[in-house]
Amino acid sequence: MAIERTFSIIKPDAVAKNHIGAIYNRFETAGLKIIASKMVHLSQEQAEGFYAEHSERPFFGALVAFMTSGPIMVQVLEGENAVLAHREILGATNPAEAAEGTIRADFAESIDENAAHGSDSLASAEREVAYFFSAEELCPRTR
Ligand code: RTP
Ligand code: MG
Repeated sequence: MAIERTFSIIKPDAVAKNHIGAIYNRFETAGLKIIASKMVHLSQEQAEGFYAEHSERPFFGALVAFMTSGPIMVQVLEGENAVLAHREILGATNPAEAAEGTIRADFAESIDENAAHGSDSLASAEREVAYFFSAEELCPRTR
C-alpha cells in the first residue's frame, strides 16, 4: 500500500466546541500521522480561494461565511492510503448520513456545519497542502 499525504481541516464548529483533541485522537487511532498542524482564522479571500471549485454552487456564500466564522485547525496527515483512510473516518458530508462512529456522525450537527474536511483525491491533497503549508513546515517522522 502506498504512503500518502492528505490535508485535513477541523472546521469552526468543532473548534468552538473543543473537539480538537478528540478529532486528533481519531486520526492517530486510525494510524494517520500528523506531520504539520496550525490554527488559522481564514479571511474571506482565503476561504473563497480554498473552495473555488464550489464557487457556482448555491451553498457557496454560506460555506465561506461559516469557514470564516472562527478559527480552524489545518493539518497534514500521512499514512497508508491516507486520502481514502481519512475520508472513511470522516464519514459522509451530511452527518445525518454518516456511518456510526465516524467524525461527522459524532461531532457534526448539519451538512453546513460538518466538523471537518478531508481532501477528496491525491491531486486535491497536493493543492490543499500547498495552499496552507510551505515545504519547510512539513515534518515527516524520523522515528
Ligand atoms: P469537504 O470538502 O468539506 O471535505 O466536504 P465534502 O468533500 O464531503 O463535500 P463537498 O462536496 O466538497 O462540499 C464542501 C462543503 O460544502 C458544504 N456543502 N453544503 N448544503 C449543501 O448541499 C452542501 N453541500 C456541500 C459542506 O459543508 C461540505 O463539507
Ligand atoms: Mg470536498
